[in-house]
Amino acid sequence: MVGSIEKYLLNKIELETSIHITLVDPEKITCEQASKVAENSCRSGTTAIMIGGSTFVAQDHLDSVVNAIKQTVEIPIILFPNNITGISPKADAIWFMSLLNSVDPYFLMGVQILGAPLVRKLQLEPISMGYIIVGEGGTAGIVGKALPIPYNKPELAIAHALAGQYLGMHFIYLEGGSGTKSPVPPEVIRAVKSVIDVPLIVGGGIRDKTQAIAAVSAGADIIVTGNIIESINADQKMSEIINGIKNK
Ligand code: 1GP
Repeated sequence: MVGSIEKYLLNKIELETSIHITLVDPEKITCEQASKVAENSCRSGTTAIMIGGSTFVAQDHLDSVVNAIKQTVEIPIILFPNNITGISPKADAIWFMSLLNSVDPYFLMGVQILGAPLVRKLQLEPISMGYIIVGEGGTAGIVGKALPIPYNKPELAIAHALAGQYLGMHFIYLEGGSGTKSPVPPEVIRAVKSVIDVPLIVGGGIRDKTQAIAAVSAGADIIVTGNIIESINADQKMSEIINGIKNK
């Protein structure tokens, strides 16, 4: 079953070859800032807004951030939950994800079982995704109890991605870790993309147009940037990244 937000993403990928999604971390931002980021990102041509962080957030603040963004932009809001507390009623969809290289069954299937009835009750569109932590892995790797896949072991990334696809996941996400010094290398992206048929998402440490173009040229269908919104000249950098991947 493919819902309307997933169709929207797939259509955009088909039309534009590769797309950008802006990640907003509710832990780091006020509602006013979140609205501004969403508005500017939208103006720069981002395709959707993802909302989620790796550690702790008060649920009422998450709800307020989602609501604030919803009132500001019309592009879809997709939750990117790190736990059951990452679910919020006013979003359009949720990455219904399993951390494929976690050693903790909670992050593989436990939290999904706990969250599924709430996702249904709130009528959030679940978009099935296999999440794989590579490289340094960052906070997401620690919190999710992952065994991050080293960048020099692309065959392991391939095995995880294939397993996700064969289990029926609609998207595969290679996560280098938010703020990581080295984003996922093109060789790893290329290796994974060469074996999977579902869209590939890549994020973590993408800070400029050159890195973004390298990721999409290697086969990323979606790139996600988060931290960049906190940098100086954030709007300009975002526009350069988005224009860069559109015109590559
Ligand atoms: C989403 O973790 C990324 O996959 C976001 O990373 O904050 O480094 O852009 P940055």
